[in-house]
Amino acid sequence: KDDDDGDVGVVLETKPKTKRPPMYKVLILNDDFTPMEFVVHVLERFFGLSHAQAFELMLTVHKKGVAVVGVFSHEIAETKVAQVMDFAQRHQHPLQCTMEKE
Ligand code: NFA
Repeated sequence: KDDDDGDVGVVLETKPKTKRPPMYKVLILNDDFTPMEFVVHVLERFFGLSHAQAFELMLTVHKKGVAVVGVFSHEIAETKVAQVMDFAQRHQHPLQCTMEKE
């Protein structure tokens, strides 16, 4: 009785596949010309950091060349990059902000 039907008995588990959207890192790059205070202001204004957090992150970029300043959905990351690039250009600073898939 019971298991005489000739099947192999492999249970195919179905993972509950709730897939989250891909996230994107927003990066700030160091350069030799953008004033430190300008970068601190950018981090406060567009990334909601406190002055102390912004200063610390600016120094990380200054010393290491690049740092992740936040992780966002594709749309939000694109907006942040555009806002920073526009703000830097309007102030004639060469500051670079980019995004990459996490
Ligand atoms: N390296 C810049 C300077 O010494 C400061 C800076 C920090 C620029 C972080 C860009 C990003 N004035």
